[in-house]
Amino acid sequence: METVQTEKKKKILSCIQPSGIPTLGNYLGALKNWKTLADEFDGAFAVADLHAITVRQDPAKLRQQTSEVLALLLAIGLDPEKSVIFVQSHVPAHAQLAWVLNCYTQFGEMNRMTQFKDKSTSHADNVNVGLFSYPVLMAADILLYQADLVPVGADQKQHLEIARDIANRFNGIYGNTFTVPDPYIGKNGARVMSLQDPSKKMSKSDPNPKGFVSVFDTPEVIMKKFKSAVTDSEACVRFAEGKDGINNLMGIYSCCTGLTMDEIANQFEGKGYGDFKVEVANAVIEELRPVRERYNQIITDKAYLKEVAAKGADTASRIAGRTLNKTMKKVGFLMP
Ligand code: ATP
Ligand code: LTN
Repeated sequence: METVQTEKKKKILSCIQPSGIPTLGNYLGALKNWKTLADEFDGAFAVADLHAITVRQDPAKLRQQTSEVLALLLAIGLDPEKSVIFVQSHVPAHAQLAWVLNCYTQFGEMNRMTQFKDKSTSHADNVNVGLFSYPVLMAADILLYQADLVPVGADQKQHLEIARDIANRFNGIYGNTFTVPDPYIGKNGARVMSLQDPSKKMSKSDPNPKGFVSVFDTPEVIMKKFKSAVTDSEACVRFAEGKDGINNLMGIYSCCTGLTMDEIANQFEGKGYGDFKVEVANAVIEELRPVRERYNQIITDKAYLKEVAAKGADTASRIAGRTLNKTMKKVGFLMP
């Protein structure tokens, strides 16, 4: 008899914090890939509000930004009928598994995390324990959904390695419990740099708004920000060491147009940086235009957003609950 082999779809999961208005870096480094991968795999995508409070947040703003980021996930084209789209704090299993995993993570491992070192410098007045164990909560997010693949920007690579270590360690003690996840880091756009200081990653919490392009910036603002982007004095569009500003603009242009670095260098041969910056801005404006337009519609429909969040929380709780249960039994908790 012939056996029919049905190949199981791979699972992906990723999250974004509602810690501000998402930037072009978040979009090119993560969100754009989420949309592509969601068409192919079983996807779960969350607004990581629990992670956001590792730095102080204004309550009203946090609430508003959580709705805005949820609307953005829909605006980039994620379909709540196909993917699980939810708010992290609506699914208590995340905090519960994080506690358990905390007890399987070493202090020394967390102490090596570069994001912790950076953020404890930039938020020196609030170096809280949540900021320290942030990667453990992130591991819980990923492992609860048995994700095979986690699409993130390059800055999250170290956190993904810890999630893998935690999964392997737990599986080693108790037998196969968690899928060991692989990072998915795009070739281009994985590390979009600040337009004002191209040695630093573009960040939504940059106090200088000229350093980042937000996904909701108007075409006029986007043009202005690119025109004032820091470059160098060579006046030659080519990808090379020591040309961080131009390399960054070329990377952004490449993500938006699909052109290679060589093709871009050829296109702008003999042209000045002024022309190049205008073309990069135009490409970004066209890339973000449909996202902004869809977003402006969705954000006004509060009932729809609520419905999406409720449905997402329901499905996510079911999936996460299964893994949490299995984990708690293995650890030896008396089940109710
Ligand atoms: P914050 O600045 O508040 O710490 P963040 O933007 O670094 O926030 P998230 O909002 O959680 O962090 O990031 C969501 C996704 O965007 C992650 O996958 C992250 O790797 C990616 N990302 C963030 N900044 C960049 C960047 N400059 N270039 C490429 N990807 C980025
Ligand atoms: N720490 C991530 C956001 C995040 C995440 C996750 C990403 C929280 N939980 C799970 C992937 C998978 C960041 O980008 N700052």
